Amino acid sequence: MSAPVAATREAQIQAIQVIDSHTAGEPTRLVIEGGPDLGVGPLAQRVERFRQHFDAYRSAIVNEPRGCDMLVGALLCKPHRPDCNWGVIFFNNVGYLGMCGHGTLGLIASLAHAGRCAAGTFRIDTPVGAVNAQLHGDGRIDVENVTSYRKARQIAVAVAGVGSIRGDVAWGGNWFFLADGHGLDIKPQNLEALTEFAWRVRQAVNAQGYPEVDHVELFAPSTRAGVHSRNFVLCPGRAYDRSPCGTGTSAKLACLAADERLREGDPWIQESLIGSTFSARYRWHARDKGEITPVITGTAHVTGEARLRLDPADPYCWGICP
Ligand code: PYC
Repeated sequence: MSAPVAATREAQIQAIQVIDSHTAGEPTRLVIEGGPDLGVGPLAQRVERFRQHFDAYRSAIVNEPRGCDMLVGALLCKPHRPDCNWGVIFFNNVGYLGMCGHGTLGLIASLAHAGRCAAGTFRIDTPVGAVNAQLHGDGRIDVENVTSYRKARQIAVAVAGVGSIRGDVAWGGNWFFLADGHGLDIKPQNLEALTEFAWRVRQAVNAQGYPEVDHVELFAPSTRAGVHSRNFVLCPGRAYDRSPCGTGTSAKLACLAADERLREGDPWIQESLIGSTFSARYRWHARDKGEITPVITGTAHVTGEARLRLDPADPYCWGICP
């Protein structure tokens, strides 16, 4: 009797094949097989289908007990745009991302690891536009991100229990509030205070007419020679980015370009809270509109390959939701 029961149960278990990597300390879990079938439409439509009909898969893949708060998932898809090699939809512990810079570096490193690409140039379809990537022979990866721009300059935000803080609202593939006059030390020992502060800032920015902002980026000068800035980036699900954040650095470049503080082509080295760095530069896309094309350069490292088991008999099969 027990063999057929076991066989029936085994047949109900779904398997999802993933490759895990980290980019400057920030993890990415690439789903290469077994993810939800989202059809063949534009990626912006497919992410909506994911959100509405398959959100449990998002949670199962990145939330505990299989994942953790800072893990970003990446569903590998067929592209919709005919000039793209792959499509990708990024997601996290609470929802979906437009683009993800560190995740795109992780995607390319993972595909190279799996033998699906070698050094060369690629184009990737995302819900917010196509991005280009170049894998160099030494493992460095350039990501030419979506067009980035500043929406609002130095708005004053009244933050509960803190007072007024000024910052910019900018797009770099996700929406950011970027501030430097915050008075906090950007160092790992200050993580709790940074998290609480940035969370309150986000709520205040959302309440003050910018509901789209879901990432907060705080800056301070770096203490390292040759590094232009250090940041703390709070992601939508209250985890902080261990990397300097590719889309956040793109938004930062858009602000620097608009303020004429960084010239086209000049390097900008952005450091994260944990001390990892991205090198970034930009070229103008439409100077009269303040639109830039950012390029983020970094490396990513594969940390594991796994076959996730989704067993409906497991009470936490679909993740522990925050
Ligand atoms: O690198 O763009 C990024 C990113 C967004 C959220 C976490 N990392």
